[in-house]
Amino acid sequence: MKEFKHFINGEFLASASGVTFDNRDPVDNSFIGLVHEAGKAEVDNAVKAAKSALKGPWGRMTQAARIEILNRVADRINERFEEFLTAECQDTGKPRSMASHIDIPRGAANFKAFSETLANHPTESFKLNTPDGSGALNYGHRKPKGVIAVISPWNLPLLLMTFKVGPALACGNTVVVKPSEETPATATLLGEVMNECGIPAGVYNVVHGFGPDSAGEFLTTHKDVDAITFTGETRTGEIIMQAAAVGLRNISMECGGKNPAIVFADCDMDKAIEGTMRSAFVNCGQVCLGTERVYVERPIFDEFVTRLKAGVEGLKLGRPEDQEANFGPLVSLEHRDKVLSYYRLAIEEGAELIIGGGVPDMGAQMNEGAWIEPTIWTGLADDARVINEEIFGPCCHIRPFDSEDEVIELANNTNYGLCASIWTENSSRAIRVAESMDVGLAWVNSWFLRDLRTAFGGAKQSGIGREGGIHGLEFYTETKNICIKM
Ligand code: NAD
Ligand code: 6OD
Repeated sequence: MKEFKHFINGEFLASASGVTFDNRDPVDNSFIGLVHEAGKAEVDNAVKAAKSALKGPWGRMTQAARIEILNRVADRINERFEEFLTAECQDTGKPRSMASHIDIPRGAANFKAFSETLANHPTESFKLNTPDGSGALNYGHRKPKGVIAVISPWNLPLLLMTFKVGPALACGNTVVVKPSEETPATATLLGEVMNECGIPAGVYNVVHGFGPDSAGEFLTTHKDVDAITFTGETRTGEIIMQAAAVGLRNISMECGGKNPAIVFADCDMDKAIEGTMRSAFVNCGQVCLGTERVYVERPIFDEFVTRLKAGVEGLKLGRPEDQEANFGPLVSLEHRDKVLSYYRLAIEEGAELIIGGGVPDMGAQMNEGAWIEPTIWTGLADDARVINEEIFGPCCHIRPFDSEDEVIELANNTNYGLCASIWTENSSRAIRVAESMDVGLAWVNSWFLRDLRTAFGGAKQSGIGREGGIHGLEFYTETKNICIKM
C-alpha cells in the first residue's frame, strides 16, 4: 500500500500521532494510499529543520552553486518524468496528454527560469555627493527572507508548488510546503529528487494535511515562518493574511478569479473558438485563469454559441491514459457537489442551458468518480450569482454586447481581477481594451501563453503581489541598501 509521508530534514517520516487520511483517485474513487496528517509537532520539526538549514551549507553556498544544483533538480524531474506524470494524473484524474505538456515540464522549468532571472538581474547602485566632497557609494544587496511557508492548491499541483519553491530556493531561502490534501503525491516525490540532487537536508520540507486545525493552520501561524506564499481560494487567503499579521510576516497571495473573455465581431472566429474551448474547459475548468464569463459582440453571438457548443460536443471524456481523451473528472466528489450546486443554481436563476448541466454516464466503474458534463449557459442577468461567484468547473456563460465601452464595464464589474482574454484582429482596439481591464494578466488572441520572465498575479480579490521573473525577487528577498562613505 502507498503511503505519503512528510519530508522533513531530508527524511520521509510518518506522523507521530499515527493519524492518516485516504488519498482517492477521482476517476473512479478508488483508493490510492494513505496520507500522513501532520500535527503541531511535525510542523514544528519541519520549520526548525528549515530554520537551521539557513545556517548550514545552503546558507553558505554561492548563488552560482545554488543555481547549478537547482538546474540539476529540473533535469532530474525530467529524467523521472514518467513517475511524476503518473503520480499527478492519479491524484487529479487529468489526461496524461495535458499533464505531459503542461504540469510536469513546467514543474521542472520553474527550477531553471527563476535561477536564470536571478543570475542576470543586477541590483541598483548610486554614488552620492557628500558635503566633504568625498562621496558615498550605495548599493542594493539581496538577502534571502528566511523560512518560507508554501501553501498550494490541487489544480496544477507540481506546477503551482514549484512556481514558488523554484524562486524561493534560487534566492537562498528554505521552504516548508503544505500541498493540497487532495494532491500529496508530486510534492512527496520531489523530496526524493531533492536528496538525489544534493539539496542539503532541511532546505525543502513537506508536511501533509488539511487547512484549519491541521498542517495548513499550524504552518501559517508558526512564529518562525518568515513569509507565506499562498495559492488558493480568496476566502482561505483572507484567513492566512490574518495569521500573517501576527509578527508582521510578508505574504504573497494568488487567489480566485471570475475571468472574462471578450470576443469582438472582427475576431478570427476559429482562433476565438479554439482559445475559449481551452480557457473554459481544459483541466475540467479547474484553472484559476479559466474563463467563466464570455462576452460576444451581437452580430456574431449566435454563430459563436453554436460553434462553442459543437466544440463541447467534440470533447472526449476518458481516463488519463486514454490517448484520445482531452477531458477528465473534477478533482473530488466534494468539489463536484459544489460545481453541481452552481449548475442547479444557474437554472433557478433563469439560465438557458445550451449544453451539459449534469453528470455523464461513464459506465459502472467510473460512475463512482467525480465526472461532470462541460456546460454552457446563456440568458443570465448580470447580477446572477453564477455570473459573479467563482465556480472552478467546466462551465461558462455567454452574453451578447453592443459596444466596446459596454463590454469593458461588464468585464470589470467583478470583485475579482485575475485575467482577461480579448479576441479581435484590430490591434488598436486590442491594446485599448487590454489596458482598460482591471486585471493582473490580459491576453490578446491567446490564453495561458506564459513567458516566465513576466509578472504573474491578480488585482482586486484575486491576489496581492506579483510573482514571476524579477517581480518574485521583491517577495523572496529582503533588499538591503549598503552605504559606504568614501
Ligand atoms: P483552497 O483555498 O481550498 O486550498 C488551498 C490550500 O490552502 C490547500 O493546501 C489547503 O489545505 C490550504 N488551506 C485551506 N485552509 C487553510 C487555512 N485555514 N490555513 C492554512 N492553509 C489552508 O483552494 P483549492 O480548492 O485548493 O484551490 C482552488 C482555488 O485556488 C480556486 O479559488 C482557484 O481560483 C485558486 N487558484 C488560484 C491561482 C492563482 O494563481 N491565482 C492558481 C490556482 C488556483
Ligand atoms: O503559469 C503559471 O505560472 C501559473 N502560475 C499558472 C496558474 C494557473 C492557475 O490555475
